[in-house]
Amino acid sequence: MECTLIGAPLQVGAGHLGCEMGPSALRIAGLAAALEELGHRVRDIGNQGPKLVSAIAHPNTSVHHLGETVAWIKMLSTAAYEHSNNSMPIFLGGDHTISAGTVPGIARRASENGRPLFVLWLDAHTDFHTLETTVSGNLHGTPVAYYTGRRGFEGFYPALKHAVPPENLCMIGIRSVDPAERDALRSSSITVHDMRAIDEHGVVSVTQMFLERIRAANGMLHVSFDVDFLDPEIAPAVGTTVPGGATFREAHLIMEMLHDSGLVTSLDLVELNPFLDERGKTARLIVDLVASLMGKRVMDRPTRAA
Ligand code: NNH
Ligand code: MN
Ligand code: MN
Repeated sequence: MECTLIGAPLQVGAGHLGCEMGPSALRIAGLAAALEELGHRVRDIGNQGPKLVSAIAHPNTSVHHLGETVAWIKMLSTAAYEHSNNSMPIFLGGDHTISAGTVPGIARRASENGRPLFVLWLDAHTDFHTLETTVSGNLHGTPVAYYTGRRGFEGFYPALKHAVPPENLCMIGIRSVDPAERDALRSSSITVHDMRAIDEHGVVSVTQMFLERIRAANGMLHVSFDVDFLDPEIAPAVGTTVPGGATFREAHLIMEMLHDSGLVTSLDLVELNPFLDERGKTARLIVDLVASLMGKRVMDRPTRAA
């Protein structure tokens, strides 16, 4: 497969600085070489960024860096659209705000291909705030609300031409939800598997259920991987650690199942903050997980019927 690496060093959407170094850490940890070793062709187009940024104020005064965010998501949605034609774009964040650009760009590509877009959101958080409900004002807590077309972004963000229908969204790993997000999720058709669901049913059944739906609909699948999906013991390099996250094997198993499905067409790697890492261990783990997603396996397995 042809993979395009797109550096998106946006950091002001998170509460801590440092995600700006995320793309560098992923490169240094050997992302391109790991993909090439699996037989993929890799094109790294380097770090991207908007040229023009103008300040924008919002009535919710906790919201910060809105102008910068709007400029980034415009740039990234164009990049996502352009690089999803005959290649699999891999976005190297950067904080999770980048998904407010990458997902709409991929959604435009999917609609051009006449296929529905599905999103797998691997995260401790639901990122379902609007500009009106966010308390922290950190915009990495808002991308899902935006790209599913919730109200509360009008006049600030670019109007969405291709929103992702909430029923096409599946979240796994959730264990920190703010009250306003919880209220909004109650009346939404997003599938949310919190950590209790993983404890009770395991990652195989929840992942398989979603993959079956995508296969039946001939959909495209965008995977958005927030580092805080993982347990902080194995992945300390993130500003918003929440205890009780996915284990090493749970995460690899999801990646292996995603690979076997053949459905993944684009990927975000977000919230890696190398300033908080321990000798590169988180960056290396993320590269290893991407390798599993892209076909690395210990042993050959009998091919299962589709
Ligand atoms: N819900 C919180 C907020 O909006 C935390 C969001 N932080 C994340 N999301 N890391 O993935 O501020
Ligand atoms: Mn997130
Ligand atoms: Mn998170």
